Amino acid sequence: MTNHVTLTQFIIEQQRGLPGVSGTFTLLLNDVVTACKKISHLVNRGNLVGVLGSAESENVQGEVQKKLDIITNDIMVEALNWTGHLAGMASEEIDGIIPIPSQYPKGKYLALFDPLDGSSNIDVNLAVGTIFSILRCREGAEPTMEDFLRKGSEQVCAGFVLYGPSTMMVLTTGHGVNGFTLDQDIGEFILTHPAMTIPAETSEFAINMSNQRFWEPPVQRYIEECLQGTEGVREKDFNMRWIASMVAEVYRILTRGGIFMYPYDLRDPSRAGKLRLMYEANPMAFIVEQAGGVCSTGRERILDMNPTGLHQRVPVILGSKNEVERIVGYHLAKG
Ligand code: P6P
Repeated sequence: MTNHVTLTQFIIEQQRGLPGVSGTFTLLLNDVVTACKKISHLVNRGNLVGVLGSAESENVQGEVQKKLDIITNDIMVEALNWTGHLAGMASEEIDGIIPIPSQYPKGKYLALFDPLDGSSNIDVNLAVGTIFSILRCREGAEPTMEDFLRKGSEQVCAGFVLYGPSTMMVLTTGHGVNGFTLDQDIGEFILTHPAMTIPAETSEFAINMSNQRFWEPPVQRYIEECLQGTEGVREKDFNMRWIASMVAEVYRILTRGGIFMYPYDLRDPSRAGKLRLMYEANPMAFIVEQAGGVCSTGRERILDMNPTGLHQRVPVILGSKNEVERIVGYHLAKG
């Protein structure tokens, strides 16, 4: 352990060289880390502590909540609301802005998170994760929705924790992407994947094929060409993955390349896609771009989007640069 860099040490050393950094940000990140360690422990214990199964309630999205959806949301809120680093929070599980209780000081950051992404996997013991995004906020005033609805390009930090065979944290503050493995023996995240980069080429796509009849023509064309393999225009065979956990898909892409798609779905034109912009697409786009990848709706860069709502849904196509740019080209050719 002598030469292992902890997440805390890494953050402090990375922040040390940055102008106008007061250390508050470092403390905020440590609070997020503490919350994710607690979530990791509960996810790992599962039904030993009775946290699996449905909560018999619905979230703001109209989705049936798992017990862990609610528990992990409470862990994130209670780990962050007292710290004095935040002016407010937003969560997939809560309709509006989560205010900082009046008895606590307010800070200069906003935290947005999906406390347990992929929770439909939790009861079948498959990978789930926590996704978070940090924005700066005007100091002093109570944050408004306008303070939250900022472009993804304004994020100061984005990260996720993958609760898989290992608990992994992936983090960017705009200076590349780094991966940390939780050493359960000492309760510290250790830098194990420095400077993660996504290969520009790939032969692996991730999409839920059961929705094929609802895709727009550019996505139909792209997947059809992949399935034609060496006999088709791509002149190579492709592999497919679908884990139903965006965090796990993005982590795989960070380690070996690939393209992940949850595209526009013709079933319900009022819903641009399934994934949420503010606390899924934007943080993942920040991470993917910092690792040399591309993240698009098919027609525009995710990080350039002007948000219209806290739980706004968007189509997401992300991963290996050359592959995402090919499918964006198909969209632009179709207009
Ligand atoms: P489907 C999980 O619910 C999630 O938001 C993403 O993590 C995942 O990629 C996607 O939805 C899975 O959706 O329709 O395949 O269950």
